[in-house]
Amino acid sequence: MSKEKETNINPTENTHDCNDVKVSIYDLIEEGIMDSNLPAEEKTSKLSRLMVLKNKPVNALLVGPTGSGKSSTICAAFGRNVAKVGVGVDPTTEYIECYHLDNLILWDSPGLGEGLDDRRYKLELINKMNSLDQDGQPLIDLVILVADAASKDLGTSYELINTILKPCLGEEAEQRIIVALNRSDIAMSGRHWDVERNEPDEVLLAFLENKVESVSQRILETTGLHLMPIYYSAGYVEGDDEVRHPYNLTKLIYMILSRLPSGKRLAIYDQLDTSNSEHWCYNDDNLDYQEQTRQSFLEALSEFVSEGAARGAEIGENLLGVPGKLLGTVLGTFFSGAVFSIKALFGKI
Ligand SMILES: Nc1nc2c(ncn2[C@@H]2O[C@H](COP(=O)(O)OP(=O)(O)OP(=O)(O)O)[C@@H](O)[C@H]2O)c(=O)[nH]1
Ligand SMILES: [Mg+2]
Repeated sequence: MSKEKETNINPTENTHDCNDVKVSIYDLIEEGIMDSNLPAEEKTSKLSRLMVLKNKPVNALLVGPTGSGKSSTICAAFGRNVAKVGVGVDPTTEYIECYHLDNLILWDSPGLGEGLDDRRYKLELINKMNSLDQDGQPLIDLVILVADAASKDLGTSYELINTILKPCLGEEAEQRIIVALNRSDIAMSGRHWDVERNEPDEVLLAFLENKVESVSQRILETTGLHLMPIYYSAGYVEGDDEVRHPYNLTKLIYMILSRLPSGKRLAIYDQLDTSNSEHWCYNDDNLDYQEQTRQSFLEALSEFVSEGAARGAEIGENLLGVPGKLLGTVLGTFFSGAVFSIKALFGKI
C-alpha cells in the first residue's frame, strides 16, 4: 500500500498579500482568445489546445540528504506554507509527500542518509521514479537533488544518483536531474556571507565556485554523468519574520524551466510565489535570470500562439519580434505579481 500523503493546496490559501493579484495564466490566455478577432474556428482550436496544456501536469521530485532544505526550497519558491520545514533535530519529511498546486505537482521526499528507514525510502523513490502517467509516459519530469553546500561528504547524493536516479532515468538522466547545492549562506559556517547585500563575499563566492566544480567532477567520476550543480540558498524564516531571503532562487527556477518542454512551463509560472519580490532579486550576476525566465515563458506562449509550429530561430525572429515585444512589457511586471493582459497576442491590442 502506498504510504504517500496527498496534500491538496487550496489555491486561495496559496496566495499571500492582498496586493498579490496574480491571475492564472491559463485564464488570461483563454480571455485573450475569446476577446480576440480570430475566426471562430481558430478560437475553438486554440481553446482546445489550451485545455490540453492545462491538463498537462508538471511533476517535480525533490530528493537529497536529510536537512539539506528540500522542503524549504519548495516554500521559498511556491509559498511559505506549502511544505513543512524542519525546526528540530529529527528528519522532518517522513514519507514522500505530494503537493498539488493546480497542475504543478511537487513530490517532497524524506532525506536519505541517517535513518534506519533508508531502505524503505529508497524503495519508495524507485517506485515513484518508475511510475507512469496516464499516457504511459514517465510520471516524474524533473528530479531536483538538493544537497548541502557545506557538506564535505556528498557520498549519499552520489549514491542516490548512481543507484536510483541514473538507472531509472536512463539516457535522459542528464536532462532531467538538477543538482542544487543549498544553504550557500552557511557553507563556510556562516562566515563570509554579506548579510546586508544578501550574497556571498569574494571568499565565499570562490569557495562555492570551487565546490560546484569539485562536485561536478565527483559526479562524473562516480556516475559518468555530466551534471553542473548550482549553488543557492532557500533562506529561512523564523516565526512570521523573514530572517534570510533566498539567494539564486530565480537562477534555480530558470534552470528548472530550461529543462522542461515549453508546453509545461506555464504550470510553473502560475505557482511562483510573487508576493515577496525579495525572494527573487538576490542572484549572482552571471546572467539576468529574471529576463531569461521571462524569455522562457515568452517562448512557451509564442509556441502556443503559433500552434506549436515554430521552433528556435523562427520564434526568435518572427514571433517574438511582434508579440514578444508586447509581452516583454506586460511580463515586465512578472515578479511584482501584477495582472497583465495577453490579449495582444491574439490580434486585439
Ligand atoms: N541558513 C539556511 N538555512 C536553511 C536553508 N535552507 C534550509 N535551511 C534550514 O535547514 C533546516 C532543514 O530544512 P528542511 O527544508 O526541513 O530540510 P529537508 O531537506 O526538507 O529535511 P528532511 O525533510 O528532514 O529531509 C531548517 O532549519 C531550515 O530552516 C538556507 O538556505 N540557509
Ligand atoms: Mg523536508
